Amino acid sequence: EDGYRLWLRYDLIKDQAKLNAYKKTVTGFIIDGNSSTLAIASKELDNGLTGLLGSRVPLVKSVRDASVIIARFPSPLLKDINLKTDTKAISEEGYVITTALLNKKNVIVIAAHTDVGLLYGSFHFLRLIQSFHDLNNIDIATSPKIKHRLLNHWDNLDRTVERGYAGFSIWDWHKLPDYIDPRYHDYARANASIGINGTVLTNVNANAQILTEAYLRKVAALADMFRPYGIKVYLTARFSAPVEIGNLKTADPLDPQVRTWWKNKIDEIYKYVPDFGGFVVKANSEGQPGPQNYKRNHADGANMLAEALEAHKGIVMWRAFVYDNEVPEDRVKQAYNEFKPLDGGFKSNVLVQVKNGPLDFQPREPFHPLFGALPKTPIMMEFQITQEYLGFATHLVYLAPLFKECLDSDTYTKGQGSTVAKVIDGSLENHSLTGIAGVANIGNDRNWTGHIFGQANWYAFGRLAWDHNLTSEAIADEWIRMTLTNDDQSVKKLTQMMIASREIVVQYMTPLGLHHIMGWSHHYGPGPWIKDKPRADWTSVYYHQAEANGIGFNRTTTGSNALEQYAQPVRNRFETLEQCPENFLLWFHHVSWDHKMKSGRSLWDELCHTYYKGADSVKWMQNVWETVRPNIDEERFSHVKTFLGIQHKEAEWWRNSCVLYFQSFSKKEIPKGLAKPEKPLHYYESLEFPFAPGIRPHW
Ligand code: BDP
Repeated sequence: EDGYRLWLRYDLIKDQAKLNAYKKTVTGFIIDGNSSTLAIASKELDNGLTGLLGSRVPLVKSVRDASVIIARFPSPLLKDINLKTDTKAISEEGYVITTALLNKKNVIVIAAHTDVGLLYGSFHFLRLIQSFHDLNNIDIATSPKIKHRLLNHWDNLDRTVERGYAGFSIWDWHKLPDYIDPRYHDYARANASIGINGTVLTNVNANAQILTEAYLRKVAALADMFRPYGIKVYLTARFSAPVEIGNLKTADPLDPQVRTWWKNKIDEIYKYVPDFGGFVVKANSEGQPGPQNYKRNHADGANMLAEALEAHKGIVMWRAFVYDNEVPEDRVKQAYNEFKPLDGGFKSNVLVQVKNGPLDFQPREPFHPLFGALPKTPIMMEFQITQEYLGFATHLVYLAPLFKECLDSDTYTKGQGSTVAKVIDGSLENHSLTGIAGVANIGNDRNWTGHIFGQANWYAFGRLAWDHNLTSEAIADEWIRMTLTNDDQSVKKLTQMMIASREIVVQYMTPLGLHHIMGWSHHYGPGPWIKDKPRADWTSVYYHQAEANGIGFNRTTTGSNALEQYAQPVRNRFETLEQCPENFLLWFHHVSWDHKMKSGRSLWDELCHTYYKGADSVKWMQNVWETVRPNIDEERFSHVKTFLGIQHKEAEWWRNSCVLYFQSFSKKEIPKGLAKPEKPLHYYESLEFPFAPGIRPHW
């Protein structure tokens, strides 16, 4: 029980009544057709059903012997079945799972237009049993709301993983292409089970070597292996590759030689990987090369690549995470300022990939003002699944509520109801090219994600990428039942704990709209005192602006006016101190320490209370975990218990550091009833972490 099996465990159902009921309903399955994808579905059903039901559920040859029929429309196997669903409403990757009558016999039908649709349907069918659904009256018809549902691996070719906390990269470049690690299959199974259909193999801080022949052969081996699972392979393109590996003098996107180089390179990639998905590009950001080095803009750069990819149906995902030294303005404004004027200037196979918030994956950020601001450009979402700013892999933080908070935000760019989700799924502006990416938290640790509960974030990302209307609770419920326990009481308690965990981390790290106050370079632990670095916007003092009178970043008209980038009435709501939600207060306002909060407390008192509440709530999480002990295996129980212990220690560390540091400005007492930190501020300031993963020369 080391967590390797993720949510695809298929252990024998312990509830005897449920087991008997399933055994009666599921006696044999038939699959119409023959393909490597269907072979995977068949194997999964065989293993899964046999494991869950404790006796072999055979793959049968005749429909008469089958209780589960898996077939593409309009298969002859389906001809005597009156399907309730309009098959036209089901997209290429969608599927139907329904009960039906065949020759007066009850059967379950899994039907789709494609083999991949059938594979997705098969995983969903297994999930129904894993999570104890009643199979008697199922009528599911589902299609993904977003077309490109991708993991972004920030994996380097030397197998280190940027901001990766679960070991090294799972891509073993040295042994590829000849050795296909069985783990790749399990990775693909897990992704297919939640509908993820693409993987970007390499870090956004790209290495041009990946585009050389030797590496392309390795990429091709992975692509061949992933193809039957419905997963396409993508790479990151280093903008200066024509200079670095092509011997050109320039990478100017308007230079004919550069354009020819990329065209030839892309044609070559397609020789190795005929269904190559395309490129993610980080350009002119944090020192990465880009079109601006040649006085060109993002559209010039993206379109050059898009033109060469177009012939092969490839796409460009051009990142909007840009900021640089030359721009003295509030960093959160730069992406909007650079991209807004380019709307309408991108080729039709370009998506602009935007992080959920305008700064950088903080525990809480308002939604990025670019959502809804580029009506003519497909905008894709970038979430961070790896917990760079949320406690690395040792903190239990369930991210679905964070993802949902952003997706459900109303941008008002086309009036009320213009949610971020509608921007992303294309429905707001009628875009058919749509996408969502999650920066993966996967490494070669046995349990994949470092923390068992990190698996829930991979899972939740995939489920929401498929259907952003799912609730965080429903996804947690599924994941707990499949991964940990089907005991109803335990499921309820763990769901509550998971849902609360995101707010808890905000409380003990960055309450009331604080942001970017973490440790320098590695981003481990608190560092509100960070100052005097090569760039002001790599420091903490730049963001919290604490001083004798108050704290917070003024982004209203009297400050950086970043708020002007939001549509009304969003802008007004944030702009007016009375209306601004308190969880964004210090993001948008510089506020006096005595400012009266809704609770009646002063800002200072509220800040302290929130930090203490956050740290205390981790104790509550520890208690919840103890109560489910009888229903969890010993190995995973103690893994999570140990990590919760670390989380508690670190939550107190965050609390103590921040409260003491901010106190040095407010000069106010820690409110009565809250125990004073044991150690003085300079102790926390002096801590060093040479062992922290992800140390970088800067930022
Ligand atoms: C920041 C990370 C940095 C990434 C960057 C990005 O600290 O390592 O390269 O995001 O998204 O949050 O490009």
